[in-house]
Amino acid sequence: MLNKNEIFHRSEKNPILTAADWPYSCNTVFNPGAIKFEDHTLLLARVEDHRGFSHLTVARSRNGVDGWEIDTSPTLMPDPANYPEEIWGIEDPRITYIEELNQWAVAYTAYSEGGPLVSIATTRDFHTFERIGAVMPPEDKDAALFPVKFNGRWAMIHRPVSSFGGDGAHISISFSYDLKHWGDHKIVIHARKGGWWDAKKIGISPPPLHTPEGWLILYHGVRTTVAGGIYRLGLALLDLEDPSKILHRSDNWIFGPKEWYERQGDVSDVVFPCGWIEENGEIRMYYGCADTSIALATAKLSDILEYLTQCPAGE
Ligand code: BMA
Repeated sequence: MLNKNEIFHRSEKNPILTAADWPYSCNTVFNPGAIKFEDHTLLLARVEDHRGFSHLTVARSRNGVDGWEIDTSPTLMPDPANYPEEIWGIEDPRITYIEELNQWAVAYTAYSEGGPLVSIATTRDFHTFERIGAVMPPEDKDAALFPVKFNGRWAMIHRPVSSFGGDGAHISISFSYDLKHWGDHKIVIHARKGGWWDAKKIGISPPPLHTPEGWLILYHGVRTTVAGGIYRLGLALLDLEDPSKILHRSDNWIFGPKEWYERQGDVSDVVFPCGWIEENGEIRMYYGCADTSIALATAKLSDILEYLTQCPAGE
């Protein structure tokens, strides 16, 4: 059995993008969505300005490691005049290609006066975006769409914070006919309790990935310590036909803050992926580091699945 610490390997070029690389002044760049788009790796990065508000900006590279071409001004700005829930910014985009609509759907966090909530926008070209708008009330974040319908309905993973489900903030699934109105909410992966690395608060990281064994889920868990939270990553597998059913879940975290750029920054000890790309059996995970920069780690899909399918059935 593979050692969990050998699954993901960090790029030697890390951090691959920082505020110093940006064509305009900003505080930090982190938590990017990541896709393959027109022969390029496209990152939709969260960029925090010097007010503390975030917007989203595209960076493109041929090899996904360096040579980034970054939009010279923000690609998607908050629009509080028309969407008041975006008053304090838009954050943490997760991008899913919806083949049936021939569009990309971006699920992101809108930072409203009532707290963070889930919004969705669609695009074909990553220049112009059409907002579906707010789809979940606060507090709710860490949302990502599945690329296909289940029994005629779209499905979305998200993470509400409420008394729904008792103590803790758990990963939930909801369903919709039109991407705007969502229902049939159900908890899929529970935050654990007590001393676990993923106790109390968990959330999906990149969008679910279709594999022969099931929908692959990479999720973050937060361990609260006297020095603050530690954000680490674990794995789960959901049933291909019924994604509200969990098949396996790793007990151990498989990736956590270790290098200096993950340990030090505006929010220390955070690794936070919002996108991954699978190509020829290799996974490239793009992640925010300490809410300050962007890094890359790679893994073999077969290694992930070999490890995960030997993990216990989860809940
Ligand atoms: C989470 C999200 C992420 C952030 C992380 C650590 O709740 O807001 O955007 O990277 O906290 O600050």
